[in-house]
Order: sequence, then structure tokens, then C-alpha cells
Amino acid sequence: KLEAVIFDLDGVIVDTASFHYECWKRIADEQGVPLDPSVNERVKGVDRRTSLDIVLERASRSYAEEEKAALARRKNELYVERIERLTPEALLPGIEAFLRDVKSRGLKTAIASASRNARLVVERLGVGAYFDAIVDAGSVAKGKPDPEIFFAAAEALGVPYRNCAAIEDAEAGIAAIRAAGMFAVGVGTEARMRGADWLLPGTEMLSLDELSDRFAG
Ligand code: B16
Ligand code: MG
Repeated sequence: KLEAVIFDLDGVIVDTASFHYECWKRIADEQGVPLDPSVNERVKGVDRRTSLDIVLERASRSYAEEEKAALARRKNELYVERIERLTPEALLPGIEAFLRDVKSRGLKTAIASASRNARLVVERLGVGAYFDAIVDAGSVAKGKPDPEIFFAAAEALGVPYRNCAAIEDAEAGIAAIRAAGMFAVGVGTEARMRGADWLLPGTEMLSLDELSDRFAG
């Protein structure tokens, strides 16, 4: 029985991917590293340090650990400047109505995000009250596609993993949900969301009735 819905943040609740890209682009430009827009897809759902390694793949020299730490820090400063300005208008279509439905039917909700800025983003969007738990990269050892973050979210809610559905927009995220043995809702194109139990082109298509039917089916 469906008892809880776990949400990814970037790409499901809000589209902060363009902010991440702008900031990585700035870092790459400053370092004289060519950056292909395809990294946009590859850094989705992937934690900050792993994202930096992807950004630096085409660098002509190698970077020491401290240098990498400084670049990751600088990228985050640029990113935080942007998310400080987020408002509830940035919520993706249909999300708030869906959250209201989920809560009014007594289901539990959590966020499972690779972003260490998840709390700040949720606060800026004004949706903190809808969530019973927020689990981010800071509270788990292994990032997506490892299932750990989804297990941690289920545990925080006190709901068995089998009774959870989770929503993701990234390949690494869908893989993590499946590895956790949960029902996977994918938002995006069929090509990218292979493996999703229910595929939706956009968040405006989310419906709790349909999710409940498919979950039971
Ligand atoms: P931060 P999600 C992920 O969020 C983003 O999709 C990914 O591009 C980003 O690198 C990651 O958060 C880390 O974010 O630098 O803020 O810790 O989709 O898992 O909510
Ligand atoms: Mg995402």
C-alpha cells in the first residue's frame, strides 16, 4: 500500500539545473576549460564534487585536491547567490497542488536530494511545511545512483521501502529508486527515464489517483 512519496528536488520541485549550469560554466570559463552543454544532463542528480570532476574532464592539466575543493566552494558561492533569490513562483507546474493532495490523504512526504542546499531551496520556495523529512547529500555516504539516500528518506519517515514511491528527473535518480526497490516515477523523456515504472512528460501531469492506481496495479 502506498504510504509515502519521496521527491527529488532539482528537476521535480524546482528547475535549478540552469543555475547549476551557469555556475559551472563560469568556473569552466575562468579555468579555460571547454564546457559542452551536454554536461547539463550528466551533472543532474550528481553531487557537487562528482559534478566538478565531470566539468574538469577536458582540462589540459590536473588539479590538486585543495584546488578542487576551492573550485567547488566557489561554484557553491555563485549558486547560493542565485537560489537566495528564488521565490514560490519558481515551483514547477502542478507540484504544490500534488503536495496538497498527498498530505490531505495522510501520506508521508520526504525530499531526497543530492543538493546540500536542499533546505535553503525548500525554504525559499515556501514549501517546507509539506515535508516530513529532508535528506540531502550531507546525511549519506554514497550518492545517487546508490539507493542509500532513498532508504534514508524511508527510514526518516518510518515507512517500509516497499510502500514508497519516489519521483526523479535524472537517470542516476531513477537507478537509485529502482535499486531501493521502490516504485519509480520519472519526469522527462522516455530515452532518459528508462526503467521508470511510470513516465510523465512533466510535473503538471502528476496525479495522486493515478499514482495510487499504478502503484497498486
Ligand atoms: P549542491 P537533486 C542535484 O540536485 C542537482 O541535480 C545536481 O546537478 C547538483 O550537482 C547536486 O544537486 C548537488 O548540489 O552543489 O547544491 O550540493 O536533483 O538531487 O535535487
Ligand atoms: Mg533532480
